[in-house]
Amino acid sequence: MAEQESTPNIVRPVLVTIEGVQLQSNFAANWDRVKVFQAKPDDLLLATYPKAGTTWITEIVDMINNKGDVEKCMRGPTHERVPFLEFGAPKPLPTGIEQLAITPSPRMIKTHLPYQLVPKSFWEQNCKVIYVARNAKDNVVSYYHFDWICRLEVLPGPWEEYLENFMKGNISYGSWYDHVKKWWENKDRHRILYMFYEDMKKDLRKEVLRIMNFLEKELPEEIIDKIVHHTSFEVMKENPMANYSTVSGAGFLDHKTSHFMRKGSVGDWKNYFTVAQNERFDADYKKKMAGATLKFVDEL
Ligand code: PPS
Repeated sequence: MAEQESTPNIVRPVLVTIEGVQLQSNFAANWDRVKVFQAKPDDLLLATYPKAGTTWITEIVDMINNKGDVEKCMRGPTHERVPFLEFGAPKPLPTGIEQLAITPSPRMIKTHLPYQLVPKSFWEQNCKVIYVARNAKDNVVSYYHFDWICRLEVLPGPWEEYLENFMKGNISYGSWYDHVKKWWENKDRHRILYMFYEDMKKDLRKEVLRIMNFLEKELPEEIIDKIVHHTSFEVMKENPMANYSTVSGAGFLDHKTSHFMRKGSVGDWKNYFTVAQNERFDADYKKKMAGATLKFVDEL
């Protein structure tokens, strides 16, 4: 892929280390305010490593909260319905913190922060958190494509280089391995529902019921069916309030080479990893995940 020059005035950020984790510079610039963010007890934090299913979980939760009312869920694009806690960008875009200040409660809040960087107030306020994890191989493929099309992300470079950087944790939000493990190890210390993208792909209805249970919500069967339908990849891909097409016009997301809603599948990594890359990745994965009780599937 080649860098598109349609919006030359947007300068790509670089990586900066914040408390031992690599973050892209526009987000790092916000760090002092993010760290002291004051959560409210009814805030619901939706946490993921980037590209693990944030938009999907947002749509599901919003549909549950709105009892399956599609029109209400189309009141605004995803990024308005769920402020992104650590978001920062060149002016005039508001930061996540600025957006949160004017968002009425109860709020859904998006974050990609690793467990140890989550503002303390979320734990002090005993907030509920839904964490979604996705297998490393599909996650890195999705992240690579997104970093090419999103001009607010660090320039990804060639695939083979990107894959090495992912394995080293040398990309924004750092190590995938540490991210999924730390959230997993701490899930029982707080009100955290730990979910897997692959489980959602396998049996979405079952996972919607898990989320409803966690949120202490009950809905009639036909509304649950409606939620499952509305949050399928095929329907969300065509939904302008969920597919990020509204930000394309501003030049931040270049949908010419790929899409935010790209493939939405499990196992797409097979189209990108060479045999040699796969072997090297597996050997490294074994070392990094040694001793972890956390298990992923990368095909269904
Ligand atoms: S972001 O930018 O970090 O908030 O991105 P995020 O939403 O976490 O992840 C984007 C990937 O999730 C896929 N997606 C879905 N998959 C299946 N079903 C549904 N409904 C769905 N909605 C979003 C999206 O297509 C991205 O994955 P890839 O593999 O790139 O297609």
